[in-house]
Amino acid sequence: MPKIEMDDTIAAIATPIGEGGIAVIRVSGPGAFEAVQLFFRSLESGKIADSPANTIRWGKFVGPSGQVVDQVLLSVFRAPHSYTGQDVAEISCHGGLAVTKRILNLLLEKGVRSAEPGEFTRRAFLNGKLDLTQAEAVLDLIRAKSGRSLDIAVRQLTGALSRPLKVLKDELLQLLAHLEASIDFPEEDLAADEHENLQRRISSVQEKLRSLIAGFERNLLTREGVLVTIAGKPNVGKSSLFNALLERDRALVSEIPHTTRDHLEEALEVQGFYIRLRDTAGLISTPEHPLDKLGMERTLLAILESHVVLFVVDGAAGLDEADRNVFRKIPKEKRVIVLMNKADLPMKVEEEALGILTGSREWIRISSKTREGFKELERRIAGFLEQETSEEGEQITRVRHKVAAEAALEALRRAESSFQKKMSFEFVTVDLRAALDALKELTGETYSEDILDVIFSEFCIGK
Ligand SMILES: Nc1nc2c(ncn2[C@@H]2O[C@H](COP(=O)(O)OP(=O)(O)OP(=O)(O)O)[C@@H](O)[C@H]2O)c(=O)[nH]1
Ligand SMILES: [Mg+2]
Repeated sequence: MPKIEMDDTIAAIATPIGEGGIAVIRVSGPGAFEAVQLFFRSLESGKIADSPANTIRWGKFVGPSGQVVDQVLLSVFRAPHSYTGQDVAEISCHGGLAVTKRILNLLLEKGVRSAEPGEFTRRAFLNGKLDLTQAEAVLDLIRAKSGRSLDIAVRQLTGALSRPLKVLKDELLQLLAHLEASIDFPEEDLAADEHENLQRRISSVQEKLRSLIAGFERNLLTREGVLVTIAGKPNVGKSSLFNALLERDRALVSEIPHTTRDHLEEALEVQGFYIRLRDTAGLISTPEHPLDKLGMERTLLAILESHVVLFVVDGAAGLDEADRNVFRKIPKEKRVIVLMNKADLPMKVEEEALGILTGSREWIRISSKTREGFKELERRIAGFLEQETSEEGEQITRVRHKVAAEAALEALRRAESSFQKKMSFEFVTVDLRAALDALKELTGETYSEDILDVIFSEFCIGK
């Protein structure tokens, strides 16, 4: 495995580029303190290299001709007790475009290298501060779009996935040691209860891997967002509901039917869930205009793709055949929430008929004008998603994890089958080792530079 360059000193602006209260320039590597020392002037005496770990100093960052670039705070972290495991200096300056660039450029002129995306976290991983799943969690945390995905990322960062994987790896190691020690003895000599015990242990590791893999799908919904589609005949108030849920005027609303012709999608957070809400063109059974035909096709597709459908009827107008046609277009297995809109007006919908059509009496009266019923609607959406995305147990979060866990599972199946057939232990240990290797790849105990390149290239510069 080629050695990855870690001996040089890197720097980057770690905060978003632009104006802000403060910005942070991060420097990591063996020459970090020396490089910053060239430009840092403080009232306190003593070199940065001699200052105690985890301390902050106030001072000025000055250019080569003595001109002050900014007043800054300098945080000093000493190896190995820093994010990267190396000496780290963090310069907190005022958050402006020119000031951050000038500070960074001064450091770069003195031989500090501009950091690659994710290079600080890559160094943390290579120095054993984080395993690979935790490094990935750092990215998930930064990207989290809802409270739920944030919770999952934080748990993973603090070892919620590393710990159970370590238990599984230890168990495989013990099994291997046990079998390798017995390799010289014929399988027949193994006592029946010991055979059973070993078999049970192999199955139990498989069971745990299966549960990890099952968690992947649930996790995907939390991370990628749940599709919620608003459907109904024209003019029932779908776009008004869309806007009201988003709390801004995103979609055109008018009293003219067929106002919406294409579907719109916007993200929002509902009780901690990341939702991708879709407004659609009102469904009609016999569209005449070619644009309406296209609109209908897209609406039907949106309904098919969605996890939850909000079926809207106009409560002030009464139920008709057009509403029935729309409801019939929603596949039976979809989760549907029935909404009687315009509840601020006198209600005309026959509740009996609506109950017969939807097979439920659990509709919600809402008004997109007054927001009546919105709390209940949000509660219902979250209730559905709670079941779908149950957070029980540990979860793997990436396709990379899933592929590795599946490879481990497959190897364990082979090991179990050889074991059951009472084949020589050599066959069993080969597959147990393959399973262990797959788990080591998952946590990054073994890795290739290509894999690291892929993982860390997704990061932003300065992380
Ligand atoms: N009083 C009242 N009027 C509403 C409510 N929601 C929508 N409307 C009115 O109903 C009309 C149609 O609203 P839209 O939101 O455009 O309806 P839509 O279902 O998106 O219609 P299409 O895009 O044509 O399918 C507009 O005049 C809205 O102001 C409501 O809760 N109360
Ligand atoms: Mg509309």
